[in-house]
Amino acid sequence: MILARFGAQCSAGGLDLCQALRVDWYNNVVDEPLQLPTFGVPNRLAAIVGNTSALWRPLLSSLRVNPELMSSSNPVEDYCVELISSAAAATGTATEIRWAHSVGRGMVAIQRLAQLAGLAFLSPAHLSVHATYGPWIALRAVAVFDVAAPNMKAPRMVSPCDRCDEGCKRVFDQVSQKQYAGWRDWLAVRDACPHGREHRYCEDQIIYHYKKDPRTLRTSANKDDFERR
Ligand code: B12
Repeated sequence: MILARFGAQCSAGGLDLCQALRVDWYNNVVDEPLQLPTFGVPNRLAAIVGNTSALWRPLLSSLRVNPELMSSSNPVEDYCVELISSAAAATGTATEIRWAHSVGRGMVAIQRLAQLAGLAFLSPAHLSVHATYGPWIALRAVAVFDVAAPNMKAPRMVSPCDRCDEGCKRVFDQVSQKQYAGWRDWLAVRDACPHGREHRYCEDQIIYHYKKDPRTLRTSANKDDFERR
């Protein structure tokens, strides 16, 4: 019930991936600094939240009506924080959230967590690959709820990479060794994965996510507005 409501609210804002897990599945395999809070009880219920290309339109709509968000130095992160925090608050349950964008204290190994939850498999190119969307997903946060996880079985993910010979690892290694790897190099790593190609982000979404230039976002929001009229 908690997760259905939480997931639906996140999804309405474009964060359309939400997968339940038990906190101890993750805490048992990572070192202490990366561990999640437990409210003093190891088997708390948690949910990992992410998105596919579905984030783009709701994000642009929100940017158009919210000048503060538009002028933020990290609009996507701010948007996710606002949406996930209010979805968590609406559950009426005490919640602790760890953000994928945090580095240092409070950091979470979100790709490993995604695999343990059964959401996406960690590929040899260090990208999380979803069964339907391939690597065209982002991982945003994990919310820990102060309730006992129901009787859940840890999923065993089948690797989509085992019988794949498309060479993402080769591309990844080449790019990693370059002295000056540019965003198109990193994009080539993602494009090397054959899974979910039909769910590739649109050009504007790709350009923003790889270049992180707020001007791209402004142009996209205005263009999108124009196209809708
Ligand atoms: C720091 C970071 C980076 C660093 C990596 C440095 C490093 N040596 O780890 C840099 C800046 C290079 C980077 C690049 C990119 N990143 Co990054 N990154 C992160 C971040 C914030 C933390 C990673 C980390 O240190 N985890 C903690 C350690 C303890 O976890 P770990 O399981 O032990 O280690 C993992 C990573 O360290 C990574 N890794 C290890 N060594 C290397 C070396 C390189 C060169 C890269 C790229 C990754 C990498 O793989 C490990 C798992 O296999 C995560 C979010 C998160 N919280 O995890 C996003 C994240 C992993 N990145 C992401 C993305 C999209 C990218 C880029 C495509 C970004 C871009 N737009 O250019 C590129 C290219 C990635 C690729 N594989 O092609 C996404 C992945 C989504 C997906 N579908 O898998 C994440 C999950 C963020 C998100 N919001 O979704 N990233």
